[in-house]
Amino acid sequence: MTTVSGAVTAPRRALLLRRPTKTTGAFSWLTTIDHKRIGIMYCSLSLLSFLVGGLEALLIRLQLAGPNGTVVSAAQYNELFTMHGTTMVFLMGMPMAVGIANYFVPIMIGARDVAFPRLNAFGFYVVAVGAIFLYSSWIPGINGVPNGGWFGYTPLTDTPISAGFLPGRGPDFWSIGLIMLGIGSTTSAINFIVTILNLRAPGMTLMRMPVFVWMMLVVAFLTLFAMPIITVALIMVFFDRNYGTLFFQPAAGGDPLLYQHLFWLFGHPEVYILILPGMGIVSEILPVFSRKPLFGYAVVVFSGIAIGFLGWGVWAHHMFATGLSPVAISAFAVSTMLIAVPTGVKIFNWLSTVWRGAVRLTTAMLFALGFIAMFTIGGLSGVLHSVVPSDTQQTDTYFVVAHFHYVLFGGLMLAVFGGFYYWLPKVFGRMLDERLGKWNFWTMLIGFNLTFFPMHFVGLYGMPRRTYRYDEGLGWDVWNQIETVGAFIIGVSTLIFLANVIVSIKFKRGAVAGNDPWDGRTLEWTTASPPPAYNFADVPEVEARDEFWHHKYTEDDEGRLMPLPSGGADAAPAEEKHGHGIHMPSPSIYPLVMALGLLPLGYAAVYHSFAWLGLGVLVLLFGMYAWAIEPATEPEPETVTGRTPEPVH
Ligand code: HEM
Ligand SMILES: [Cu+2]
Repeated sequence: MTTVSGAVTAPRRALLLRRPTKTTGAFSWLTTIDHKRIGIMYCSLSLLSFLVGGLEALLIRLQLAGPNGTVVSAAQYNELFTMHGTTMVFLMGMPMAVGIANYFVPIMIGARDVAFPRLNAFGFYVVAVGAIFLYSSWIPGINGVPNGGWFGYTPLTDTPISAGFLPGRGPDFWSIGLIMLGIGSTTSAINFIVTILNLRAPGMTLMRMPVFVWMMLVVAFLTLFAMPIITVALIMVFFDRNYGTLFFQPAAGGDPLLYQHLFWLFGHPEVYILILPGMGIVSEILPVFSRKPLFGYAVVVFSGIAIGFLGWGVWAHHMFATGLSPVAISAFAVSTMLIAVPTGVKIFNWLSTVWRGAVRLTTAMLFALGFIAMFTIGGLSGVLHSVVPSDTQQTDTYFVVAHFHYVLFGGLMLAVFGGFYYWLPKVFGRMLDERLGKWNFWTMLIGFNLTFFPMHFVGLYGMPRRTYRYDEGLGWDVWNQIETVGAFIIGVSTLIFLANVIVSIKFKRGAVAGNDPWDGRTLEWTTASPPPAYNFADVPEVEARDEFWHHKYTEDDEGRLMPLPSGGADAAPAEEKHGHGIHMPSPSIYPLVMALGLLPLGYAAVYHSFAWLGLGVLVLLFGMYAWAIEPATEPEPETVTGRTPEPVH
């Protein structure tokens, strides 16, 4: 498309069709299409969401600290747990995995960027816009904070506002907001799939890919197939509420259970979308800090794929109490028990990796080990749910709340913190402080267990979830008190983490990381910290799994590790060269512009407003059109006079 003539005529192009060239400064963050910076923005948004969702959780815990709590009203409580769950799943969990993967997947497969860099930026901004849209419902006067729970069951949510069971526009903001977020995650999923399948460095066969990359590939497929299902369900809810379509209204022959089927057909794969990245992260950390290859690499990969497939066949275990037929229920009970097998296999693989390894108990390693322990507890209580009679007792009690926090907090969050301690030195070039890190880990682990373990007990004693107050003397008081104390310890632990990041990275107190601070195994440790924009001066040629490790070590006759004389990160050439002649795609403002168009469209849907609609369509079409016709790259000054710029994408 862009050829020599494009380069020559460049100076005369209209301003709007010139691609920005600056890659530093505040404005450059809005136009960047560098997968690493987009990854940083995703993770920052997710961390912010974790803080906001965490504050909501603390309010919930304050309200429930003792019987007859008066901190918030019943209506506010509904908003708090709905927004907490929605935030943690859609604004924290998914973007966090996408962010870490955005940064590291291309580097780990030896690529210079993702396949569609502008689409990548678009995906991020859609998620950011979706977050702004959802949280704008809290602006006074809008009266639209989502309040129907994170799975928004009908007919609670789809009854029209005039006759509605729920006050306000909560379900409208919720359904439109989630549709937006779905657009964002679908684009990133497509990007990951194409990138992983097409942009691997020479020699990086599928079975040489790091497990984290594998897990993100599975997650991308799950996302691609799961998001359309919930999008359909959300559109039906929105139409029921606003245009009288009656899909889920029982009085008119609609079927509220159909909504549950649709939601959980999305919702269970979603659980794996949240947890597989965590499994991938610890599969990177454990071998490095055990100085052993991952035990049973192929088995870990295939069990991840198996989980991806089986995850589609278990959704009705969320609906055991709805009166499905015994045959249906038995089938889903069996499939749910079955999915525990590949999960258990993974746990044994991780343990065998650590077994007899030269273990270094760094903070990253502690978090990874914490992940195994806590995730196992969550997995076990999950298997209890697969037993129908016991699930019938446990459903909608705090036992379930305990279970999914062990999986999501104990699983995903602990892995993410481990991932931060492991990878932030690569991202920012500074080590995090290990002493603060240990405080971070132990307070997190203790606070987490104080908060969530007693929920098993109060759940079995009958405390329902989503209850804003409870009477004295039911045997729940002490446990609830402990849970609230635990929640605040988690809060303190999070502050320790933030302090660590600020002191070590922002104030540069952390030791300089160098290319390879952990004696790593995978390609990201061969390049500079932080990596140059083009990741590798020379695209690596891959000859083995754990490629970098094999450059550094070999085995002697008795199978002992032997360092190779010329190995090591310092021998890596990456940062010595200056990357002349490597053309990265130029920045672009239009992904942001296009995403911004979705914001007015959201309000147009909620308020049935043609003014908002016109504005949204205008911005969206303008962004789309300019995106389509702007040149593939802005020629750099030197290339205008001399060489032809290569179109990179
Ligand atoms: C920061 C520490 C956290 C605390 C103290 C906490 C506390 C709670 C509590 C007490 C509830 C139950 C509210 C109720 O049923 O009335 C809840 C619900 C929930 N939490 Fe958390 N949570 C935390 C972190 C997380 C994380 C990290 C995730 C996911 C990644 C998460 C996902 C959810 C979901 C999906 C719900 C269900 C909301 C609903 O019922 O609609 N939470 N949380
Ligand atoms: Cu499930």
